[in-house]
Amino acid sequence: MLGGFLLLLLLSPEDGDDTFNRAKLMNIGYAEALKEYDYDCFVFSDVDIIPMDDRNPYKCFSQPRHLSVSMDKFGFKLPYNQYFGGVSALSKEQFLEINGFPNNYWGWGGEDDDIFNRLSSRGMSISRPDGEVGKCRMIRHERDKLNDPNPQRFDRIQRTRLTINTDGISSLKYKVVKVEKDALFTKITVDVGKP
Ligand code: NGS
Repeated sequence: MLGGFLLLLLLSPEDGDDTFNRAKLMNIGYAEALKEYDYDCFVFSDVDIIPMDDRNPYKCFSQPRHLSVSMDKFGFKLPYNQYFGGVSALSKEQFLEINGFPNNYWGWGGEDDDIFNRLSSRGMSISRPDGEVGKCRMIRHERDKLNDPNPQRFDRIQRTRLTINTDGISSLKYKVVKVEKDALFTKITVDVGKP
């Protein structure tokens, strides 16, 4: 985006002993970043994903961008056409058009599918690099604790069109626990609340 400022948000599981909420963490990253500067492009990346090809630009496009299109763990291909997990880039305008991301997907799964539904229900399409340029690796790790599969996820992704206007950046609530400023990054620890 010409003349714009881009922010890379790296998401990692919370400290503490409550259930993980990936999409809410992304909303919080967006909100916290805007307290620092009026960014107009946001790249949301799981902390364990490393791009393998430097021709895969971490920037915003005229349509929402999915960057992690060929991951090693899926044999370097998309697991399914609507897959929008891993790393994505949205302009501020695109993000606001879908009222941000859902806040109520607690535990593993479905929140990325909800985001895909949000984008398509607002008439947007997904922009992607080709499978060669979009290669990336996931750092091997054990399954995060307190991130069990969310049994409600299948119901929730059927209802995106009913929840998009009321659940999102417009209804986001959280507490900042700690802000640590490093020369190259800022680490923000937050309390996402409970299901
Ligand atoms: C789908 C999940 C997505 C998830 C994707 C890949 O089934 O949230 O698998 O998962 N959707 C639902 O459960 C509804 S992965 O192989 O990376 O663990 O991103």
